[in-house]
Amino acid sequence: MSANYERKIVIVGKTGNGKSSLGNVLLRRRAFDEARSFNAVTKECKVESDEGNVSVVDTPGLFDSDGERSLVMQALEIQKAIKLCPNPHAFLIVLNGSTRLTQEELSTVDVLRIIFGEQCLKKAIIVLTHIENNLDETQLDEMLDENSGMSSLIKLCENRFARIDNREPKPEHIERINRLVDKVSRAGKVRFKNGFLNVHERVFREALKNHDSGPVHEQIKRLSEQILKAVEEEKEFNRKCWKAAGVGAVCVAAGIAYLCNDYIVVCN
Ligand SMILES: Nc1nc2c(ncn2[C@@H]2O[C@H](COP(=O)(O)OP(=O)(O)OP(=O)(O)O)[C@@H](O)[C@H]2O)c(=O)[nH]1
Ligand SMILES: [Mg+2]
Repeated sequence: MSANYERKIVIVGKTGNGKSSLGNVLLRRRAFDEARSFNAVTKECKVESDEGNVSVVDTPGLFDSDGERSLVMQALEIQKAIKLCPNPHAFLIVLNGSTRLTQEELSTVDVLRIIFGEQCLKKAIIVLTHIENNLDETQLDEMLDENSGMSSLIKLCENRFARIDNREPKPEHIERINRLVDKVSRAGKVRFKNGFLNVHERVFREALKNHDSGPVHEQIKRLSEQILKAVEEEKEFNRKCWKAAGVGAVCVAAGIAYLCNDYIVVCN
């Protein structure tokens, strides 16, 4: 179903989970390269749109299997999604519903927070790919109940989740994704292109200079700490600026009052 606005969507998730395929399903054409491969197929962010109905940003996979790029390098590339598509309505987190989640995937939401900031969680929707159409809703619910990792990720996204078989997408499954996008878009505008996004980028660049590497969970921990610190410093800096501006404004007001007073005295 088309909406009375252009849905702006960023698709993220682990390499090979079906991000590009999902983008193609939403756009109803093969706009992005999709392929079964041991290595990452999508290497950089790309935006495509469908006559004002939907804009989709496809992103390179997180937790890249060839292991050449550190999490920081991946984060820097994925952050470009916001430059291609400022203020998106939704982030679709793509998980493969037919395999067990890896430890790294369990941290997807944390990684998104690191890349885009806390606000992006309000816009996050889980999309389970590779769920065959013959699996009914009850069976899917049972499957999710048994999978505590998947359930906890869905809970973090306030129970916003959808399913799809990208090879044979059913209209009602696409419709559910669209309805969830409409829901998060109605929940209020979140501006991503803000100063704090620049702070995140600055931290990534510094981390890159320090050759950030090591196991993903260590990188996540280190980056989270650095970002929290940098954001606090930015807030403190902004507070000081406002305070200085306040003092300045009082001085100017006092100066004007003084001059006016003189003028009144002269006139009298
Ligand atoms: N059966 C089935 N296959 C799927 C589904 N989604 C994707 N695939 C297949 O999985 C393979 C990888 O899909 P892509 O869309 O390229 O995955 P990706 O997440 O974009 O991968 P990268 O670009 O490498 O990060 C392709 O062969 C797809 O046809 C699905 O829902 N069901
Ligand atoms: Mg891809």
